[in-house]
Amino acid sequence: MLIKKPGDIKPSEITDQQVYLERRRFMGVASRSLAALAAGMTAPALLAGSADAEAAAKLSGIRKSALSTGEKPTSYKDVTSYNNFYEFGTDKFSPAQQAGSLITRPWTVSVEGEIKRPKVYDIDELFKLSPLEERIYRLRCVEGWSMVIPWVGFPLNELIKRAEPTGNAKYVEFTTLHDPRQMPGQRSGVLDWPYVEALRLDEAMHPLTLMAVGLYGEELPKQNGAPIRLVVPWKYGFKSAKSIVRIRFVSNPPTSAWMKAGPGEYGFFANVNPTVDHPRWSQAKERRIGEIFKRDTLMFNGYGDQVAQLYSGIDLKKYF
Ligand SMILES: Nc1nc2c(c(=O)[nH]1)N[C@H]1C(S)=C(S)[C@@H](COP(=O)(O)O)O[C@H]1N2
Ligand SMILES: [Mo]
Repeated sequence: MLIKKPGDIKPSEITDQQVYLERRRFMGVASRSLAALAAGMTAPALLAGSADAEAAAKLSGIRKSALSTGEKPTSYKDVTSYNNFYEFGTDKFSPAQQAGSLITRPWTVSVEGEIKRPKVYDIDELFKLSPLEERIYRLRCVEGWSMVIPWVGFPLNELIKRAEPTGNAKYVEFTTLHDPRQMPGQRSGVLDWPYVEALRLDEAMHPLTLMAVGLYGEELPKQNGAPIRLVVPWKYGFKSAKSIVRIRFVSNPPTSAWMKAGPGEYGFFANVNPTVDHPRWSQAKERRIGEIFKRDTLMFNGYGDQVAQLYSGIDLKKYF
């Protein structure tokens, strides 16, 4: 191997911290690329950049949030290599391998519809919209596994307040980038692209609802939905749309990509609910990634004290 390991570099070779950091970053990229080559990845794929071939940018000035769970976060490796992101394949490991082809700069998010202040935000503007917070949340996938993830982001309601919804705004719809050249999964018909998800306006305004731009103190890895994704911790993971390009305020309930794919299986609310089974499997238990034994799934994923009042008087068996 032609590249020196950190231990091989004499202190005299290091001019200053900056050079050292750049060299370390380069070595990280180079050695990961070599490993990828060894693993049989083709040169064009490498040039496109494998998902982990770029050192993630550290985010600064992050406040700790009182809304975090005290549970132990799932390992960085599992959070970033066991993903659902059908735009990059349907198995859990392909997003980490394939999402490198996603170009996240420049990036804009159009905020539009039933609002007084429609605006196309540049992503870097969104990073500065409101102080970034670390929010450690449980995430429960409809498939029966769960994680604890230290997100970095800002409350969606900060963006909504600036948009000034009109009286007609009842729902908020989130749309993922649609570009089959960058997203190979979109060349298949596994979902009706683009990926669309939606919340009721009061759910979107809830203080727990987060726009995430990072995790583990760094910008979001592409496989986790860079550069910006939604996180709604009391709902099944699929409500948390990734790589968002449009946020639209509407008066009628939107039909999400999953509702189209399986109307009898995926409803609009998708609240985590151990008492309402998926038609093909029970939702009573879950496996926390990294653990062996299953644990009970909690109503509203354990966030019931904060969110149950949003659904008072609603039959959650009917409106699942
Ligand atoms: N655009 C898009 N967003 C998506 C998905 C997807 O396939 N495409 N999968 C969802 C599902 S099913 C889950 S469980 C979460 C997983 O988020 P994570 O991979 O960051 O843990 O992303 C959600 N957001
Ligand atoms: Mo999921």
